[in-house]
Amino acid sequence: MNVLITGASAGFGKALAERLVANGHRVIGCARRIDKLNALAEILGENFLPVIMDVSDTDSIPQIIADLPDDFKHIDVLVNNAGLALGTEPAHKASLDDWMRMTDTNVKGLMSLTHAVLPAMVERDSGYIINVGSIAGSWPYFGGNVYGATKAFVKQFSLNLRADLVGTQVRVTNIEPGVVAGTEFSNVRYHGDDDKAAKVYDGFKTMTGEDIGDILLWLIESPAHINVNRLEVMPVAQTYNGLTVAKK
Ligand code: NDP
Ligand code: 8X3
Repeated sequence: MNVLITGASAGFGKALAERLVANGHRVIGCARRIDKLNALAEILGENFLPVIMDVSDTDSIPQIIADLPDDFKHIDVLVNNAGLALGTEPAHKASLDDWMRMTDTNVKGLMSLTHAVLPAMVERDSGYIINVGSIAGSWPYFGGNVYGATKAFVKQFSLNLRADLVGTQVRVTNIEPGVVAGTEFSNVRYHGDDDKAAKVYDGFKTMTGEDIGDILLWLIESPAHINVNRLEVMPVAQTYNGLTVAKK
């Protein structure tokens, strides 16, 4: 299969690219840091095509897709994985710039890729869109404000896509992971403060990017007549937030 992954330079996207190529699939690996993608291509070989892409530059997306080389033009699976959280401040202290960047990437970027790739899937009556949501799209938590809201969009957009695709063989899944360590997610969220980022994972066993790579691979290789609508997954150490009460 040909699989286009946004955010293939690190974390889940990189872990998935490694697994897909090992299993004989071809990967179009997209991200902004072309040096990271090129380094991965050195290891993975000709079945990994590095493509520079900023998903938040939405006007650029259709041309990038149109310019893919012939061997990679036919996209069987789109994994909308590129995304980020910025900040953990409560809404009244948060940066508006951070809010806009999360929305541009997690929402507008994901919409633009989907819009560019979906018509050909419907035309062929075959294809699969996997959106990387988050538990933050369902469970509110302190400081989750716009990040959680973008992932709630991703969840509902995924469900609505599948509703529109009734009668076609095109599949859609929203995967909703909880805490995953070992990716760049928290370093980005804390604006490069690695000590703060590392503390998030102190004292419990988290999931890893490799765990999520394994789950994504399983979804992609699952039988074509099965549609996993939503897949929420947490480390055993994590569970739902209790409702907060502010005592005097
Ligand atoms: P990482 O920060 O390790 O990886 C994020 C990837 O997205 C990188 O490859 C980065 O590449 C890419 N990216 C970010 N912004 C853009 C952009 N504007 N255009 C193109 N690519 C971009 O994070 P994770 O692997 O942990 O997270 C991947 C996804 O999973 C995200 O959507 C995140 O919200 C979600 N998630 C993460 C969880 C976690 O705990 N880690 C849990 C639940 C969901 P580059 O910088 O080179 O562009
Ligand atoms: C990332 C998981 O719990 O930090 O989406 O929101 S969490």
